Amino acid sequence: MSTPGTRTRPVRRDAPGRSMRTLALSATFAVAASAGVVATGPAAHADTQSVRLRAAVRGLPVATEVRTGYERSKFRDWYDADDDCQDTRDEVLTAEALVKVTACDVKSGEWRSYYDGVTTKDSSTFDIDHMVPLAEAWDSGARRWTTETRARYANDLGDGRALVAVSASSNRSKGDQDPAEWMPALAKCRYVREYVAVKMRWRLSVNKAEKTTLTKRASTCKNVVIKVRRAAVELQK
Ligand SMILES: [Ca+2]
Ligand SMILES: [Ca+2]
Repeated sequence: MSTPGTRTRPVRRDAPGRSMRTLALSATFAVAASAGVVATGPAAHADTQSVRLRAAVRGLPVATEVRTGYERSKFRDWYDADDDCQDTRDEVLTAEALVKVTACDVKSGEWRSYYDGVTTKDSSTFDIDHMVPLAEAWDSGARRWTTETRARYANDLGDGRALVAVSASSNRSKGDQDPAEWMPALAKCRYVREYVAVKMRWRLSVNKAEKTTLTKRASTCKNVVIKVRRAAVELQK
């Protein structure tokens, strides 16, 4: 269940343990690689998918995007879903800190912004970025969601890729742009993988330019297996 506020966030993809897991997965499912789509084991959730990057990009539905009706207030601000005193921002700062942090309101610690390599000990210089920006999500499907689904999307702690602590300057340069319009200075392949994973998780579409850019980029990146657990999405009646 994709309960927002789950404190045990998935291991970050740049953590050493993660690359080993990814390698193991790649080997296990190498036979299925030609099809791109990788079968999930019997213990896997029906809503969990493992797909190689290029197949994942091919699978993203293309649709015209519609900004009409978008307002930031259509998505809820940070809240404390599990009532442990940390709101979503503080949860992400805690999960991504390079040193142990314990405060309710996380002010100091140590973080590295993977978009640009900037590091800080002062959390006020970092933003929590929605991997797929709220306006972009609206355009590509979230406009049809219930208010409750949009609140969960904006506070998604169920997948460590959905929210990322990055330098405020990189977050502001990104704004609400998609990968056809903006790419980070560093770690472009990681960015593409995580962006695609979040679009899949929330069943969001892409526009044509976005599909073209993602396809080109993915062709230059390792064709790794992306594992995604789909979020529950409820549409407005
Ligand atoms: Ca909390
Ligand atoms: Ca787009």
